[in-house]
Amino acid sequence: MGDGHAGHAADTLHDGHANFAGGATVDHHANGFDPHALLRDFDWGRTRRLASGRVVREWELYAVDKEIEVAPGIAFAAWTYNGRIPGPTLRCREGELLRIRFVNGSEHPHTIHFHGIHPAAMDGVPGLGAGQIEPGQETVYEFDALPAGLHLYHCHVRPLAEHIAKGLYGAFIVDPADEREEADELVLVMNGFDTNFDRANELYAVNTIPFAYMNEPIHVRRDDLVRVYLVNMLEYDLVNSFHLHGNLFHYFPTGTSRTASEFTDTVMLCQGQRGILEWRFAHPGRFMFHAHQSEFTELGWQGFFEVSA
Ligand SMILES: [Cu+2]
Repeated sequence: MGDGHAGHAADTLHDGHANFAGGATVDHHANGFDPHALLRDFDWGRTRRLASGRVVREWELYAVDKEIEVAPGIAFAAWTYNGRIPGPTLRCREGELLRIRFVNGSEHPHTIHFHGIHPAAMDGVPGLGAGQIEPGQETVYEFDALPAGLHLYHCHVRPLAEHIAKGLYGAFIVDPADEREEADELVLVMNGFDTNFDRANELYAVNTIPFAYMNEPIHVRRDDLVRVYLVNMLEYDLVNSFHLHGNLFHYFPTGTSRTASEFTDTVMLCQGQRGILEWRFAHPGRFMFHAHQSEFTELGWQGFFEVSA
């Protein structure tokens, strides 16, 4: 849990909406990524077809140490995949052959550990296969895109909590062979930052920047199917949650079944848990979404959907 000393980071503006004191925002351009662009940024990599007709899909990921402004005036010495947190949202189709070239440009050893079904040597943990990748070294992870669903990837070098909390994680989507219904799709990776290295978070967010979707709501349209790929990567706190205002959503844990497990407005996730949420807004206007742990909400994990008629 946050230690309570970071409360000064958040304030309440005259309109009653929580934000940083004075409504200041971070410099997304200097960070090199914008939480609004990350929302709908699906990285399909490059593909080619083998003689057998099978599709090979390839990406290049690199680890790089980078200072990121996680709150106005607060620089965080992050470790990233491809210079952003979360790393690229890797997206593919069930049954394809995936190849991920990983180049370690960081000052520290790292790996990429994927969730999903793959050989032990491709698991991205120290002591198996290529093991941990030292600074300046590289490797290729290769496995089948299985099973269809929403997964994730992250570094698996010890101390694990630090390697994850520093920013080395991302979403990994395997589309089912029989595609999902057309929808307005969004990626929300729940995370936080331990800015004073006390193994507790001072800031909470979805897609890294606290209050980003309060300052500028996520625009969606009434009656459109909204599909959220929700991943919890929060370190140091046992659980995280997602709560939607003015609506309920169908929840598909890990996205592996096409039958929703629940019709609800709140789900709780441990680190590494993820799920797909689907709903349609029946009414135009602004609807909040946030963690239902009030402490997380006040320290940044809240946003708005702006529903147009
Ligand atoms: Cu690492």
